[in-house]
Amino acid sequence: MNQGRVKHLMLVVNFSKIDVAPRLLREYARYHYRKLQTSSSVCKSSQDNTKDTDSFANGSSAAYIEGLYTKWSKNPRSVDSSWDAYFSGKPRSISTTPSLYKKSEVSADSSATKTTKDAAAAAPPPASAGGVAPAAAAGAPPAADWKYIDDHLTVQAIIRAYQVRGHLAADLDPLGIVGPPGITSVDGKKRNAAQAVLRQHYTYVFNDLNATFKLPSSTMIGGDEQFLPLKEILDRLERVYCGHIGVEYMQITSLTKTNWIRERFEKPGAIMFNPDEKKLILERLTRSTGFENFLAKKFTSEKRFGLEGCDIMIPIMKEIIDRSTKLGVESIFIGMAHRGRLNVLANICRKPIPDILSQFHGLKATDSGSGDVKYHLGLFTERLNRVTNKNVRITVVANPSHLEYVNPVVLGKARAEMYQRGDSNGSKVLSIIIHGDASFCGQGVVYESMHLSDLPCYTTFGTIHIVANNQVGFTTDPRFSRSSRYCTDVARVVNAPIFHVNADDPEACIHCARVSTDYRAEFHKDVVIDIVGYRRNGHNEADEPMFTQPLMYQRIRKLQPVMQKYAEKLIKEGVVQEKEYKDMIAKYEKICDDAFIESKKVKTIKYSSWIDSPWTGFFEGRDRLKVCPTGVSLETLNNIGEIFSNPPPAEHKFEVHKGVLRILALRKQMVKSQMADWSLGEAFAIGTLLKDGIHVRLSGQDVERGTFSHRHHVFHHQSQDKGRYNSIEHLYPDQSPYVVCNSSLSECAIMGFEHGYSMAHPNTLVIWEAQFGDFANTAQTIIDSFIASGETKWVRQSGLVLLLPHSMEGMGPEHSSGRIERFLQLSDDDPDIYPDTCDCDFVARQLMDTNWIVTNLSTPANLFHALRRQVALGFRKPLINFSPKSVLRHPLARSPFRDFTECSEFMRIIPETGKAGCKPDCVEKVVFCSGKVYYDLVKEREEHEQDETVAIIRVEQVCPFPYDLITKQIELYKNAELIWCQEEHKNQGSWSYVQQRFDTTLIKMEDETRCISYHGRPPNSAPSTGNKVRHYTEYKNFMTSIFGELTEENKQRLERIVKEQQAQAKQASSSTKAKTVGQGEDKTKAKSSKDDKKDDKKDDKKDDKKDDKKAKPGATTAPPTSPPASPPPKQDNKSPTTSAPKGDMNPADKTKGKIDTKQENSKKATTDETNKNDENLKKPTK
Ligand SMILES: Cc1ncc(C[n+]2csc(CCOP(=O)(O)OP(=O)(O)O)c2C)c(N)n1
Repeated sequence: MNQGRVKHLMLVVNFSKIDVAPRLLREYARYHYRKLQTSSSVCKSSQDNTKDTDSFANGSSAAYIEGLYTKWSKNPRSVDSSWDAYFSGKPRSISTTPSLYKKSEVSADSSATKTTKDAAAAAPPPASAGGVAPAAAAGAPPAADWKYIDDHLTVQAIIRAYQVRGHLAADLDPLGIVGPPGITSVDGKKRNAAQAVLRQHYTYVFNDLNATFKLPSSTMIGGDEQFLPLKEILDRLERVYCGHIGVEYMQITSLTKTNWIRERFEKPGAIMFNPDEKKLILERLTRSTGFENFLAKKFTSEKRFGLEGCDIMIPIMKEIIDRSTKLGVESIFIGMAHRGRLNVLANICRKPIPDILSQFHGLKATDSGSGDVKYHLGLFTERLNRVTNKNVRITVVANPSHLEYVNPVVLGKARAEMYQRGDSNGSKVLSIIIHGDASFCGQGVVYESMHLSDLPCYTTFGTIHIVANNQVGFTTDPRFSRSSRYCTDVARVVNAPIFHVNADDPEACIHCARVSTDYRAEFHKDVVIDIVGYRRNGHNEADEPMFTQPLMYQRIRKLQPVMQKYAEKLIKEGVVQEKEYKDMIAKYEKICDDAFIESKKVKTIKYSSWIDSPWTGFFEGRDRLKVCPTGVSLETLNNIGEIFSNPPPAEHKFEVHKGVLRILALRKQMVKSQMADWSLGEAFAIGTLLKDGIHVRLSGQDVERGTFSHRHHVFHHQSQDKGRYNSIEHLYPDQSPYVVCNSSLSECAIMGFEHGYSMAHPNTLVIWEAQFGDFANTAQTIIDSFIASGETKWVRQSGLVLLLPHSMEGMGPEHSSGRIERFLQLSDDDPDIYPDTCDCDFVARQLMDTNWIVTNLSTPANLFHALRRQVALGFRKPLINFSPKSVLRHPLARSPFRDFTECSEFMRIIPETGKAGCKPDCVEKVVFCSGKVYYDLVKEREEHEQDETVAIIRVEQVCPFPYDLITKQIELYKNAELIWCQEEHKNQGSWSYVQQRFDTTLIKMEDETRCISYHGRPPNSAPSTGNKVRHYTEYKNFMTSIFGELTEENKQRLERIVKEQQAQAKQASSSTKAKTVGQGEDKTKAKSSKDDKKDDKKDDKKDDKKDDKKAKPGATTAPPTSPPASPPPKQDNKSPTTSAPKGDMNPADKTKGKIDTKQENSKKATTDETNKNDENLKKPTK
């Protein structure tokens, strides 16, 4: 017995303190307890006072054990026999009962046999629950059998421990800083798996390693062999799990997948490379390292974010691409940050090196845009893969500084490409995302994006994630940048296998690349390769890493590049000759040198040569300023309206919710009366685009039904699980596919995804809808870095539509504002320049020249035209529309079918069409506004009886500012005071944006006597109050600032109207009850049970109550005298937003008796919309 053994024991015992008590210790404790009980008298009488009777199991400290050992070495009997057994080196564990074990081949020597025998003699009897030896128990098998079973189970547990936790002891760090401790076993062999891996079985490992065991079916380490000595089992497990690859896969719940992975790692000979393959790896490493060396030599002071230390990433990516192409992949989308990006462009995409180098020369760009730094630029390339002789398209998606935010964009692009190629399982399109270790675990968007991996409408059928893990994030060590053990732990949530691999073992790395590619192809699921390397230089090449990582960099300085190490290995193996290797290096150096000379000849650069989404054929021969008409035929509208308002055809036997049937019946009624509400207007836009061959995708939280229960694009079978029906998918036999999909509860990843989707193909309309506009700010990076500036930085267009529900309805700070001001502030039109409005293409040019379009629409027809215009334009531009909430059901917010037909178009402003518009000279105040507040203004004006003196003009397209039309309006109302009214706070909404532009307009008009004044809520840091009283007071204040206080006559008149309305509402409610509402409902009713009838009654009661409420002042929908959407104090007036989730409660439509009046009003409101040419703006229709 030696000191080493004591140390070993100390380890065991200490370990027992920090982990669950090792089973062995428990066994010993029981054994001694029993011994003491059964022979207490003997013990007591023979007990030597000097004998330390503390048993093996009770030892608790290193000092104590050392003391015991000293005692024992003087007199072995002075300690408990268990300690004696231990210190004398008698193994206590696995017995080798000949009949039960295959004869140990390696334990032939006599000492080993003796040891085994001694061990068998010394070993305490196995534990049993009752403290009685199993052999003694009635009917139980003999103790030896129990031991046999126990030992086999232990070996199984050891195998499983390696499979589950072997990666914890893998040798992953090329720097050797974070490495397995390496424990020397009793056979003198160093093994990595220690307590962390083996836990309670750790002690067994160091005893008899020669016993042979039958391998369980849960491992493939045996290959064709069923029995192996424990020593061999351990060696094989060590090689597989604790070598240069840490296989983390046991979190996967599917047995098929875990078995598949086992086969690829455990099977003897699983990792094999022939000489040609090895040579190819070296060649690729030569390029990877050579490229960085070349840049370092030529551009010493330039930032390039080199890959040195993770050089193997290039051969890994090459392997993935080769192998995927062989498996049928035709198009690959890559997302990555700065690290090694130039290398990827040069060596993966084969972007001509002179083009890359010219980015270092500081050249002028000949095209418009502001460009980006060289390590953010995107790229598209189509080239022949030399290994597979197949064409492959590679896209490296342009990337902002914001790490990881490109991930969802890549996924969206890949998904869109799958749609275009009809690839239903990802066999033709592959997404690869490269991460940094610090950002992979630090950025929330990674988690959000990972969660898309298995969602039916978002999956790309497996992404291959590669982590360029250089074990440092800028200057921060992992222990300060993450709480998880690995930077990849986020991938565990989606059950992805994670292969950690030492970057300095090229063959291990390439093996992981192969397995990952095959895994993704086989299972269509995400997979992660964590390349554990280092960073040879600072964060960028000018940074001094020794400031913060001195010890790490002392090691790095001594480390040979992997290329050199691998070359030496291959030279030793005789795979390459030294000269061959030197030639490889020289050849690539020459390529780079020639490219450098070539790059010097380049005098200008073009941003457009770095585009990652070339829409081949879209722009060629196209007049970009020509806008196709957006109106459609009445016949089309009727067809879409008819289908959209019908339940699924009878043959589907689809049971629709009766509330939905009621909504359908009301839709039908609208179609009959040739009037469209918001939902129908939107459906017209989507349906007509589908008819025109445009693929439409609408995505966001709960969009299928619509947050406010107005949309109902997807019906759910009421008695069949997962039975769904979407009538918009069935409008025309040859229509394009329509995808409407509820998303995960993420804004950032989903918006990024949809942005990516929108860029893939110009003939697609992609719409993302926020639950409430306010929530879009969790996607601010996507908005700022991609949507607002993507075209300017990367010449990359997108026609993405964001629908941001917005309006101040007393719903509190976070359910009110979509933050119009932020979008307007990011708009890049110059507020001080009055554009050339005489240009005949002014409208289209203005749209083309701005970075996005911001609208706050007030009619369904305008929504229809705005959506269709997205595709009718000769270019693509993001559209940010602030959508209504209560106005979704506002009776005035309806458009007649003629506003959708051929002679209609998008209206940038909607001029006054009432009395004030007829006598512009008599108008005292002209109120410009946008969005929902228009309806409040109309109501207030009516209540104040100022219809002739106040004109209200809706600015539907806020950005780009409709200078031409605004100028005409100002001219028209030449005597009027100019007012901007908004319901948002002064520091929010459109005010800051429009004020400057109104001023510019007035300067241009040389009208020094007039200026625009603000009427709205005062400034506030919060978007809205949460207090209804304050909300209404604010509302009243700004309305009063425009219209003044109500006069006595006004008040009396209003009281009369309210009474009339209440009577009308009651009448309407009772007539609603009496009527049946549509064909579908009739059928359902025929079948309905008594319960249904009861439900109906309940609903009707609710409806009655609602109608009553609506009739009170403050209800939102009663036209035209209905009080504001903003409820007055003390009235518990549910806005449509709160009542919305009850899909069968459409407040606007419940007041059936009023429909005609509403239509009249609406007709009136829209009559002049069709006569909206410039002439008419001068002379309003009478
Ligand atoms: C969202 C975001 N936060 C901060 C930064 C600043 N930054 C640039 S690189 C970097 C370190 C990233 O570390 P890692 O992900 O490990 O990649 P590495 O640079 O080491 O390759 C940081 C913090 C950034 N670009 N993006």
